[in-house]
Amino acid sequence: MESSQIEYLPKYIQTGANYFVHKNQKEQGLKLVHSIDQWNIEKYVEGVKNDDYDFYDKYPGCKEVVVLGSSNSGKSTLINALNMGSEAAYTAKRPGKTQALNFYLAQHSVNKRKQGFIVDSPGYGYVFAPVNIKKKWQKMVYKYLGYGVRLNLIILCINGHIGLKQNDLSMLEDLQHFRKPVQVVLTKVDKITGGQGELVRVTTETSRHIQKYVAKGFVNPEIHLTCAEHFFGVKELRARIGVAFEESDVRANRIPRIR
Ligand SMILES: Nc1nc2c(ncn2[C@@H]2O[C@H](COP(=O)(O)OP(=O)(O)OP(=O)(O)O)[C@@H](O)[C@H]2O)c(=O)[nH]1
Ligand SMILES: [Mg+2]
Repeated sequence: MESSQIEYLPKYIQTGANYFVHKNQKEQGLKLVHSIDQWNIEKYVEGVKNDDYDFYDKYPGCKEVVVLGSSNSGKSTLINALNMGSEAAYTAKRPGKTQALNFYLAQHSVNKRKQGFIVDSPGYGYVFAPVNIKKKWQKMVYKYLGYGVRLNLIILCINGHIGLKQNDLSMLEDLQHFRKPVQVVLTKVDKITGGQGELVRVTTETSRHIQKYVAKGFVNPEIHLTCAEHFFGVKELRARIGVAFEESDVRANRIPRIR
């Protein structure tokens, strides 16, 4: 992303469009609960396969934030960016890289007893994945969401370069059953070519599509824009995750039928 593009982003906030960028939280009147750099990802803890959550015992009361989104939408790269660009999570040019639920332990840098998990997940909508594998991934993710007693926030990554697709809407449809707060993140905004006008168009379009779910009360109306390559929007997202780690339980509702 060109620096000029980053500079003009906050101006959108004043346009009255139905979204904003968390460019400067104080300017937006948002209360910062933590200083933004107080949470760091300390280590990769587990990859969960076959519903093996035995490691939970070692981290009692640890809250979680899961990153969902279509394959190749930049979930793992975003997790690395949250961790100051380290290579904690595996990323790839080709879709289908992440094949398990991977738990990254984040720790408060001042009070080490404060911990939380950022959970990476396999993406949906990878057309070349065999159907049985896709079903397995979906089942794993939905089981996790249904079980999610520790889950306080779902980050739903939409590839800004491609825009919101039918499978993202299907995911939102399904997510309403889990009764967890969802934060939509438009990733890879540096790849949105066509300047300011195109960025406004993609964001407004995404905003329009999510209104139905905003009205249902589980999706945050604000769309968060990120560019992991330039760390744009990353520290603000880290702050939001820190807040989620401190929230008390948000209870899951029921597991939707696996199609
Ligand atoms: N230009 C640009 N590329 C990005 C950004 N974020 C991710 N990418 C690229 O997008 C590709 C996919 O990134 P991943 O993070 O592996 O995507 P994922 O959503 O984890 O994919 P799966 O694990 O397959 O579901 C990689 O080539 C990344 O370098 C970004 O903000 N800007
Ligand atoms: Mg991945």
